[in-house]
Amino acid sequence: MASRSGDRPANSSYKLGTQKHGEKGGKGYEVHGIIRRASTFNTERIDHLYQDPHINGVRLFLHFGDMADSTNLIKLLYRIQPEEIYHLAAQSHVRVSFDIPEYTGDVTGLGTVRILEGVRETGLKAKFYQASSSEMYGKVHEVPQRETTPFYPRSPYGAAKVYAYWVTVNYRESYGVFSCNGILFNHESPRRGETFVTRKITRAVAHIKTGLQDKLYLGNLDAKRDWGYAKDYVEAIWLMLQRAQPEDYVIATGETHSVREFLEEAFSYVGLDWRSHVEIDPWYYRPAEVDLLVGDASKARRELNWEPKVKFKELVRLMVDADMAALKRRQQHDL
Ligand code: GDR
Repeated sequence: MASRSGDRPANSSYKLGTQKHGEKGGKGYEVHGIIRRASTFNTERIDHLYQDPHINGVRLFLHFGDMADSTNLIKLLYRIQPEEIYHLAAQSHVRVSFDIPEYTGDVTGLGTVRILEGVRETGLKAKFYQASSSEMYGKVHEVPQRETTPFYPRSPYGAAKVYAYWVTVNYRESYGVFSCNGILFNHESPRRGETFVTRKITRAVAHIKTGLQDKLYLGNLDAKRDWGYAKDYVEAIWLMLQRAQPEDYVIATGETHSVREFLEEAFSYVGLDWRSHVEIDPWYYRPAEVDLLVGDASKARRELNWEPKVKFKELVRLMVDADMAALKRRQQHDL
């Protein structure tokens, strides 16, 4: 969750982010995030934003909670009284959702209705954003995919997201909640989790270039994705909640590239040939694959005045640069 301060007195408006790794901020909000309890440290991606809450003027607060725990979610909604809710939390790994389908349905699907019920029960006037996904298009019915393209999910994750999409529409139509879906295509950055393919590749490039690793094991190299820059996409999410009426939007670059093209770009950027380092491990294949995704974001362009700034080549390079720099810092620190 999060709230705005600076231009307004603290506590006068709040924004709730349900994901601890948010890339939001910089707009004067007070942000309240929900964090799952773990016995290991799990805040690395937001450590640069976090400050001791005893310090004056702190604007980021973390609360223990879980998408499977509705009592806790309702309690937090009462306490924080958010004005905007950015619901990004999920079991978000598509391959892993085949291993833990029930848990994925609970957290990724039912998690959304738990928050929406909380909003309804508490009578909050909060605006609600649902992180819908291009994975809902799955075995695509048309190319490119837009807001009106029918869904055909190909994984427990995709199916859970379709459920969450529709309850978000239902609460808007049934109860007048300001709830909207951003149907985001893949969005990447140096903060991307290390098991998603882009970051797995750029991290391996840094390790291979430095001589710390020789092989990289991957699955399907033919899959094509519309990869954008997370920072651009966060702006689109924010714009959706600033509108007078809730609506659903596709957010994408309109370009599609294969995993193989990503490899080519990332390895050649540092003077390496990916063919000498990449091996296929069928474990990474999915029981059903999503072969091709490419989005048509013309509605967002028209109504939100939104345009992606970073395109494929620049995205790959900035991720490789960041992983090279991070590795260098780690090595200097270890010396
Ligand atoms: P995706 O992202 O499933 O599109 O969902 P991911 O990076 O996991 O896979 C993209 C494509 O790469 C292929 N692939 C591999 N993927 C992974 N993770 N690891 C590998 O070793 C590998 N080798 C090949 C995959 O088969 C796939 O085709 C992401 C997630 O962030 C979702 O939560 C989000 O909703 C969508 O993007 C939009």
